Amino acid sequence: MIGSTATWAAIGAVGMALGTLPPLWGLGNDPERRTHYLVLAGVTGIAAVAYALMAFGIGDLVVSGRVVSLPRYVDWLLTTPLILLFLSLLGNTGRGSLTRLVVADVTLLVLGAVAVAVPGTVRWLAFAGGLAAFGVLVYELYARIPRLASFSSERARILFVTLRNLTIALWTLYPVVWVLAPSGIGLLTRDMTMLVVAYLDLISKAAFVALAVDGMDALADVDRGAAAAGAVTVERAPDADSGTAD
Ligand code: RET
Repeated sequence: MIGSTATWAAIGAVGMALGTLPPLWGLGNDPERRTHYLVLAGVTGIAAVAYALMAFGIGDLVVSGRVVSLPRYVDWLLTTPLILLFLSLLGNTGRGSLTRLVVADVTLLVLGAVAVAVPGTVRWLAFAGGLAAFGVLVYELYARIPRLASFSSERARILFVTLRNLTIALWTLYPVVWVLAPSGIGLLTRDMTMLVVAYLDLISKAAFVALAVDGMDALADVDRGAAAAGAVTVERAPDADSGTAD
């Protein structure tokens, strides 16, 4: 059992469950940002359930001779839009931008699932389509959202940039793992793939959520400070601070 797919999945389940504690704490502590904390709790909470199912081998399908884990794709389909929703909540970027992000996200995930299920050339065409959708998502996050966004404070902007950069850097590794895994050229075994993906998922979810909760706690402090001083916060222009550009 040591080092098996089930072990890594069980470790993932525990890690995700622990990762749900910070947003639950935030829910009790900062009712003004309830929606933000609920979204974050959903990210790690749903993943904890998906990993628990995977640890018991529930939802494993054999397609074209390969084992595909249904809970993994359902988890990604639900939680990656929540991560994107959180980023757009931070920037107040509105529905249009969120829709573009979620459509690109769902497209790449569906094409990724299709690519696992079909053989031959079509498989790589579906994978290439997934990569193109990922390109749209990165463009939206990197180029468009910073222009559309109206951050509540400079701290909120810095939090957005940090989480956005973490997201793009980590998400880029998923297609690389897909190619190396049994889904692609098969350089990694199924056990190794579960270890690598569980590790990536933990950073892109639990670490993302922990950083987000920490950042929002700082935002709440700023609000409390402003309220205590009875002052209207005067926001600095984003480009007034040269050290924090993206
Ligand atoms: C696939 C294959 C098709 C092309 C691309 C992919 C990217 C997947 C990504 C997944 C991110 C998952 C996350 C999960 C968190 O727990 C589907 C592998 C581009 C970006 C962040």
